[in-house]
Amino acid sequence: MSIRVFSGVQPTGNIHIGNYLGALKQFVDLQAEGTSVEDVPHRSDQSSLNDCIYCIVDLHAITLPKDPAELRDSILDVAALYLAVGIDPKKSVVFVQSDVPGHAELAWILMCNSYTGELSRMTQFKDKSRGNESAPTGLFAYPVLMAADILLYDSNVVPVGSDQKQHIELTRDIAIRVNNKYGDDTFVVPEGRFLKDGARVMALDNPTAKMSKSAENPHSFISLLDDEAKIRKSIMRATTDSDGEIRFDPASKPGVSNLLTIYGAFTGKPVAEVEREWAGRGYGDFKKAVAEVTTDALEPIRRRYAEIRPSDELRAVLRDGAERAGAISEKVILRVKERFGLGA
Ligand code: AQP
Repeated sequence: MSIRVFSGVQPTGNIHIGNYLGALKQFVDLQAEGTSVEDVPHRSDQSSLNDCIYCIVDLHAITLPKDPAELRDSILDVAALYLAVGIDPKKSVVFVQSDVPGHAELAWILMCNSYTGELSRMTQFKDKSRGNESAPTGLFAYPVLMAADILLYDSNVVPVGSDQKQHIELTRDIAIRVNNKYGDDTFVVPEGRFLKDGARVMALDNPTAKMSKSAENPHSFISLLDDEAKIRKSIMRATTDSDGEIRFDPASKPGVSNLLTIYGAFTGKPVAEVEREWAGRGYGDFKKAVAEVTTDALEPIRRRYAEIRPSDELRAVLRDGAERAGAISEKVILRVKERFGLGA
C-alpha cells in the first residue's frame, strides 16, 4: 500500500523561492519516490510509490478580501507553476480546492470539534489580525479548514514549510480528539514533513522575518518567475552584516545564514559544505554565486511556465484532478457522516 501525500499552496501573489524550497520542491521529490515507512511511524506496511494529491487552496485565499478576476488568474498561475516545477498530473492529482465540496463540508464538522482557545493561540492568526479590533471569522478558522483539507484524503504525510508546524500539530490534535470520540479509524493521523535546509527561507530585506508573498518591497522575495536581472538585483541588495565572515549562524548572522540556506538548497549541498566552500571569501562574490545558482534553477521553470500557462490542457488537468480528488474525498465524507450520525 502506498503512502498518501497531501499539500497545497494559496493562489495569492507571487509564488516565491520560500514556497518552492519549503514546499513545492518536496512535492516533486515525493512524487518520484516511495516514502520509507520509518518516516511515517504509524504505518507498518511496505510502501511503494507515493500517492500524491496537490491542491490549490483558493478557499484559504478568501480569508482576506480578493479581487475575483485576480483570484481566478492566480489559481491558473499556481496550477501552471505546479506543472512547471515538475508535478506530473499523470502521477499526482492536481486540483482546485473549491472544486471539491468535501473541504468546506468537513471543515464545518471539524469546527464543531475544535475550540476557540486553541485557535487563538495560532501565531499566523495573531500575525495577520494584529492591530485590528475584529478579524474575519474565516481568518480565525483557517487552520480548521487546513485540517479538513488534510484529513479529507486520509493523508499520511504533509510536506510544508516549517511555518506550518503549528497548524499540522492542530490537525493531529483534532484528528486524535475525533478518533477518541467516534472510533480510532475515523481519521488517519498525519505527519508533517519539513526539510532540514530550505524549510524556512527568510525575507532578503529583513532576514529575521520569513520570506512572504505579501511583502511590499519587491526585493524582499524572489518570485519563481523573476528574470535574471531582478534575481541579481534582489540578492545583491540582500541585508547582511558588517563582519564580513561567511558563516551559518541564524541568531547573529541571519542575512548571511539565509543566503547560505538558499545556495545550499539550490545546489543540493548541505549548508556545512557550502560554509566550508566559501570560508574566507567576500560577501560580494558569494552573493553573485547565490544569484547564479538561483537563476540557473529558475530559468527552466520560467520557460516551462510560459508554455503551460496559455495552454487549454491546464484546465483539463484541473477538471480531471477535481474528479479524482472528489472520488477519494466522498468516501471519507461518507465515513465521517456515518460516524457522527449525520444525514438520512
Ligand atoms: N519563507 C518560507 N520558507 C519556506 N517555506 C515557506 N512557505 C511559505 N513561506 C515560506 C511554505 O509554502 C507553502 C505554501 O504557502 P501558502 O501559500 O499556503 O501560504 P503562506 O505560508 O501564507 O505563504 P506566504 O508567502 O507567507 O504568503 P502570505 O504573505 O500571504 O502570508 C507552505 O507549505 C508554507 O509552509
